[in-house]
Amino acid sequence: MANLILNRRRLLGLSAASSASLLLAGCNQFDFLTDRNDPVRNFLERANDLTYAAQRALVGDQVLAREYAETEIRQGQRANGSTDPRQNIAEYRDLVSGNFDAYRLRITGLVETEKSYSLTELRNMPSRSQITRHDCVEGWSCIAKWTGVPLGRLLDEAKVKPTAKFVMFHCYDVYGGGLSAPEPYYESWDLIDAFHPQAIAAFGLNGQSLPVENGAPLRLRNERALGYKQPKYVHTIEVVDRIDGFGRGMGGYWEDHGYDWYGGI
Ligand SMILES: Nc1nc2c(c(=O)[nH]1)N[C@H]1C(S)=C(S)[C@@H](COP(=O)(O)O)O[C@H]1N2
Ligand SMILES: [Mo]
Repeated sequence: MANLILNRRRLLGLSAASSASLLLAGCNQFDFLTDRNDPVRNFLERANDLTYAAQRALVGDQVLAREYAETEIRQGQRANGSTDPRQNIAEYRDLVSGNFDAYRLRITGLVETEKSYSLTELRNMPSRSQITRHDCVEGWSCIAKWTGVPLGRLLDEAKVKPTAKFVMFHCYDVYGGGLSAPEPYYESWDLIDAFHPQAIAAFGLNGQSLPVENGAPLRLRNERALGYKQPKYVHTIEVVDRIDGFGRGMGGYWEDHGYDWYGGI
């Protein structure tokens, strides 16, 4: 099971093929595809949900992403997306010039006790290091060593309420501005991914403090998901029961712009 590598495209292909043959077996005409309310059409439109359910069923909750050896780190972590929020976010600029002394990671929302941690407090908690491969949808990968506090531990300290289903990450950086309203980068995971053993709030990269270009002072790692599911510059982790009340409602900045929410590798 640990060696199971799921190829997403293949999985989707298989499920599309099997639903197609099911339909052929049952009906001779395809009129139902033009009917908005037809359950089969709704099913076909829900490829995201299908991927999510199938991956959850096949991969299991706690299967680890592959970890690599130090010798497999061949280059620094490439910087992508926002790489310097100092340029347009005054609050972030001040944090960097104050060496992140004023930084606090807040845990809010559906928790018994809201929490706030300084970087020093986070660094003094039990941490985990993992050498993993980051895959960006744009088609590049980097192997890097990430160090941070298990997210599950932070959530346990705050005590997640029974109605909680997701964690929402809020970041300092924004996209747009100019003519359109600025859209803050945000991202969300379900609680299964949040409590996964490799889910960490990372403050270290390749043995150094996380640099600004890779999300200083803190970014999240979800090693079973694509690059855009790894939010940088995180200031708040909000525990929620639904994700459609944020941004444009799809669960993350890139999801709002067309990417799949689950984003599994
Ligand atoms: N806050 C924030 N997080 C982000 C992004 C971003 O632009 N802003 N880009 C995402 C994308 S698409 C990728 S591939 C990775 C890039 O992380 P890196 O700069 O450490 O390589 O961060 C992700 N998280
Ligand atoms: Mo990416």
